[in-house]
Amino acid sequence: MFDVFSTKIQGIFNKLRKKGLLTKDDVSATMRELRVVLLEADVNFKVAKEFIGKISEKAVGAEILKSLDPAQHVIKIVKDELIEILGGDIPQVKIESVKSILLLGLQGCGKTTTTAKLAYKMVQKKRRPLLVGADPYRPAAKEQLQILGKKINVPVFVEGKTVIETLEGSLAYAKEHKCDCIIVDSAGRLQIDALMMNELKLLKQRLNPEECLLVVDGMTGQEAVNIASTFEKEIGISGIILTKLDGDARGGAALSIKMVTGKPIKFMGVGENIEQLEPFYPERMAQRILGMGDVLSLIEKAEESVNSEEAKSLQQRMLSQKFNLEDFLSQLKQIKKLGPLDQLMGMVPGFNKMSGGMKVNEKQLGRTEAIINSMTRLERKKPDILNGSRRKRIAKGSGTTVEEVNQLLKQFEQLKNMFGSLTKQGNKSNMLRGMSGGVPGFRR
Ligand SMILES: Nc1nc2c(ncn2[C@@H]2O[C@H](COP(=O)(O)OP(=O)(O)OP(=O)(O)O)[C@@H](O)[C@H]2O)c(=O)[nH]1
Ligand SMILES: [Mg+2]
Repeated sequence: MFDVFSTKIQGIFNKLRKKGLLTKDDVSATMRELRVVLLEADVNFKVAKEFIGKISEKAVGAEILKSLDPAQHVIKIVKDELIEILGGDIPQVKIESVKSILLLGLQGCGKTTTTAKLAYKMVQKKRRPLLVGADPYRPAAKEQLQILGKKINVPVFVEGKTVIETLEGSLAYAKEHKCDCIIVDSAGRLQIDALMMNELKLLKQRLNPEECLLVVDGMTGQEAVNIASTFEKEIGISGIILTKLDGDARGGAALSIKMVTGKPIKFMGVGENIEQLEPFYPERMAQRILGMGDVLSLIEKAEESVNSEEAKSLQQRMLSQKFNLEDFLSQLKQIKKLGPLDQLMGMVPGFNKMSGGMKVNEKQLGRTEAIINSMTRLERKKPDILNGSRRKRIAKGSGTTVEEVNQLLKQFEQLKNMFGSLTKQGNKSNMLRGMSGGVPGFRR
């Protein structure tokens, strides 16, 4: 996410760190570089100007330049200001208790997908949402919502000739079927027009939603910001959902939208799949951008995706010296469930592409899996029996080489030893630490 921007900003800081003491000129040069990076990321120029202005003012303070580690101070100032422009401390959408949500936005921005993603989050919290398709124009729109609803086992209401008819019907349906939240997906238009705005105003008036969320396509940069300004002015929104941030969105929209529209980003879409919607936390995002990681989101993701019973028993096996290649395979599968590796690695502190970091190798993870899959059950349980001819057979079966098989076995042995020493120290290992440390795809 925002890879180019993030890499460049980290590059500037790395240069700064190497300097030791800083002069006023050093700080000005850094500010100039920062400004260019912001503009290249398509940040609104007024926002960029204000951002640089505030940082410069704070960074040239005498006590900072004379401090022991001035670079660290400057980075801290940038981080704080970054948090501020990303929205500061914003109230999150209360997935546990919100009763009504209306989603708005232009055509193709991701409304319908996001409607289902929100419902999925609620289902995970044991709630009973109702999806409402307030799009009487496009027949395929209803069907799309119905398919998504079926996938997550959530009822969908699409009847009615006008949006108000649909809304009235859905309110009655929700009451009758004891649904505890209504999520309304509205029709998209190619561009903002009076008809659309009027219809949305009516919908909003009738529903009086707790959250009126505007969905905007993060790939469109400043255009997203303009759209958000118009919707805020015409209809009034409670927040923004920025989608498609998994693509090559440069970051400009995320970094300007709050300052320009006054409305915070509440969620971000990071993929087409149902679970790829993350709450937006300005502080965590600033940390990710600056390569400081986002451990909290990573842990939340792990808790959501990994079956906790399974995780517990795996952890026990790890610490009990019974850990075998079969367990290793299920560990790999759990990691894959968390999502694409490069998205995950951005959340790991200290992992940044500039410093070379660890090479995330999704392909290698797949090869590791193939190797273990080519073993018999007995071999997985007792890797000691893997002699030369067995290793050759496994390499052939998995389309890899004997060296790769050897390497995997060596790494597995190391991992097992690591767990052994953890147990001896009486240190209850943290599941995540164990998981990432021991997987070949995560190695240097
Ligand atoms: N990569 C990626 N694709 C997304 C994301 N959100 C939505 N999409 C894709 O964007 C396309 C349009 O999504 P929809 O949910 O149908 O958009 P919509 O706003 O409901 O469109 P209309 O109803 O026609 O206005 C689909 O192919 C989605 O899979 C996201 O966060 N990342
Ligand atoms: Mg739609």
